[in-house]
Amino acid sequence: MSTATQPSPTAAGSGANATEAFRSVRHETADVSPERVSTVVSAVLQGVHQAIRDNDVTYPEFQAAKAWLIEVGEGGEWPLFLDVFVEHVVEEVAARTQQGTKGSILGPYYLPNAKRLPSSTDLPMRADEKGTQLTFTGQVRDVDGNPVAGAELDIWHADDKGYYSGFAPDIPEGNLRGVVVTDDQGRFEIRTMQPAPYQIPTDGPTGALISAADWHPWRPAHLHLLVGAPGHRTITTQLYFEGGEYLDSDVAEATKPELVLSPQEQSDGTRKATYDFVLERG
Ligand code: MBD
Ligand code: FE
Repeated sequence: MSTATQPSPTAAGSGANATEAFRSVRHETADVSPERVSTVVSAVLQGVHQAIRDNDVTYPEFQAAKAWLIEVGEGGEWPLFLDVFVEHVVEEVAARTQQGTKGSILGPYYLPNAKRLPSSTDLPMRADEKGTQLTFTGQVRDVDGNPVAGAELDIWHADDKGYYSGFAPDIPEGNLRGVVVTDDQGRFEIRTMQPAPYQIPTDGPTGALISAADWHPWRPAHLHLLVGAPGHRTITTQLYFEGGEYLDSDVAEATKPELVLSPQEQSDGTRKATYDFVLERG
C-alpha cells in the first residue's frame, strides 16, 4: 500500500468538516417552549447527577470531563460524538410513529446537493476506485404496493478504506455520492464499490474517549440513504451487509435486522444486492 505518501484523514479535519456540513444543511429545528426546555433539560441533568452519585465521581474526574468537553467543541466533533452515541435513541423515538421501510441514523457525513443521476447509473467514483464492485438494485413503492416513479434515492457511502468524500483529504468532491431518480416502475440500479467498515478517528477527543473506555471504534460497512418522493415522507436509513464485521457491535448502535442486505457473489467476482423501499404518505 502507498499509504506512507497519503495523508491520513485526521479527526480535526473530518470533525471540523462535519460541523461545517451540519451548518450547511437546513435541518428542521424545534421551536421549544420554556416548559419543554425545563422538562427535558432537568431530566438530562438528573441523569448526570445520579451517575455522579452512583459512581462517587471525584473532582479530578469532573475536571477531566470538563477538559474533554472543551476539546470536543474545539475539534468540531459534536456532530460526530452526538450522531455516534445519541442519535440512535432519537431515531428509535421517531420510529414509533413511522410506517414503511425502517429508518436509521443520518450520521455526520451527509452532504446536500449531490449530483442527480438516472435510474440506472454508476455512482461518481475515481478511475482507479479500489474495492469490490457492487450493483445495488431495487424498487421504491408506496404502502399500498404501487411503484413510485421519480422517487429520489440520495445515497452516500465510504470507500474501500472506510473514508467519505468531503471528510478526508485527496478524495474528489462528490465521490461515491449521488441522487438517483427511479424510473417509471420505481426501479433503480446503482453500480458502486463495496464500502469498508468505518472507524471513528482515533486521534480526536471522541476516539480518545473510546480508547480510554476500552471500547472499539468501529461501525459495520454501510450505505446511507435518504429516500423520498413528492407526497411521501422521506426515509433516512442505512443498509448493511450480511456477515459483515461489527454488525452486532456497531459503536453507533444503528443496525436493524431489517436493514441487512444479502449480496450475491456473481461469476465475474462482482456482487449484487437488492432492496425494495416502502414510503408512507405524508
Ligand atoms: C459514520 O459513517 C456514521 O454513519 C455515523 C452514524 C457516525 C460516524 C460515522
Ligand atoms: Fe456512515
